[in-house]
Amino acid sequence: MQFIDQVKVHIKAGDGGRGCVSFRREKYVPRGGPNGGDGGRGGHIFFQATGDINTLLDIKYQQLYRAEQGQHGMGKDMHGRNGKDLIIPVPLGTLIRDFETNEILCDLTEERQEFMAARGGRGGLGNAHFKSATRQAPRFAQPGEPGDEMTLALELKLLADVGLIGLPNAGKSTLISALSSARPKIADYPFTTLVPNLGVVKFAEYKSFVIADIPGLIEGAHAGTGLGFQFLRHVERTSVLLHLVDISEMAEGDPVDNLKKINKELTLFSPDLIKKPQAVAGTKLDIKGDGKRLDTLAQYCNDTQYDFFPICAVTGKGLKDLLQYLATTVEKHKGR
Ligand SMILES: Nc1nc2c(ncn2[C@@H]2O[C@H](COP(=O)(O)OP(=O)(O)OP(=O)(O)O)[C@@H](O)[C@H]2O)c(=O)[nH]1
Ligand SMILES: [Mg+2]
Repeated sequence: MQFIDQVKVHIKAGDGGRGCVSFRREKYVPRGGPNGGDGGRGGHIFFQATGDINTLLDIKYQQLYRAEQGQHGMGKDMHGRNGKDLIIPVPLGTLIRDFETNEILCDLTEERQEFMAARGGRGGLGNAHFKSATRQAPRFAQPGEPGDEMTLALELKLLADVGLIGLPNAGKSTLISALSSARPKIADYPFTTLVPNLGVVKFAEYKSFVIADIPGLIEGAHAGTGLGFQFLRHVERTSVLLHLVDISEMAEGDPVDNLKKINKELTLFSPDLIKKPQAVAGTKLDIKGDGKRLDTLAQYCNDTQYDFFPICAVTGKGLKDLLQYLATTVEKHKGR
């Protein structure tokens, strides 16, 4: 399925129905008074968060949403029916902004959380309301008020606790497959992963937590190189970043340089992101060769006080300690 995480949408709530001008007309009742009913209210437009969908794709295909109009008032004091409200389902983690001002209007993070984005117009009053001692036959009624209309920008930021970052081919997708039931594509070429994946990890006495696997980053990502860092917004809400560095004999470049390069890109993307707790995992331990790359990285992490985990996602080596660390860090962060 296509993954869409940014869309523009135009919404128009229903207009209110017109009030009615009408007079009582019955046999033997000369000059019956006004009896025009009120118009109904126009339908509102709501956005509602649901875990059932995970992309904004549907909205991309329907960029205009309208709610129903209120029915016009009728004679014999009959009120027009209200327009039906329109509820637009969006994935959890959808941020709604005003397209013009960019102001954040709402952040839908909880299941079934709703946001009324456009209010339906009030129905007009019928002429029955305007009768007074001096005006016994009002020949006018109110028009309905127009419903709100606006353009919004919707942005999806996945709600994950742990974000996996690293160069392409570092083993991010392999790790998420080993820890959760997510099954992203894995292959020995860079940029196998083109869209973010989420995996739910269940761990011992802790509650489950969610890991996000995002496409690989490379030097110059901030300037759009590779896939750029369009996907980094999906790790903006995580509690901890796990930085994967390939320490196998097949890996290219110095492991410490590789680590620093990505962290530089993170700083350029957002100073907040780099302030998050970050741990480093040296991956592909099973093919570490003479182990020099592993030692260099371990030494650097020790000097700079990064928590360091040598792992092999294929054999499962080191995963227990890593999980323990991730679970406790996530828990600690959530408690704050
Ligand atoms: N021997 C060995 N190979 C591994 C290990 N982890 C990953 N690999 C291999 O490394 C290659 C890249 O792994 P992926 O998990 O696709 O890497 P990625 O970081 O998701 O890559 P992109 O999606 O391209 O950014 C694949 O051929 C994997 O089979 C490991 O622990 N041991
Ligand atoms: Mg991948």
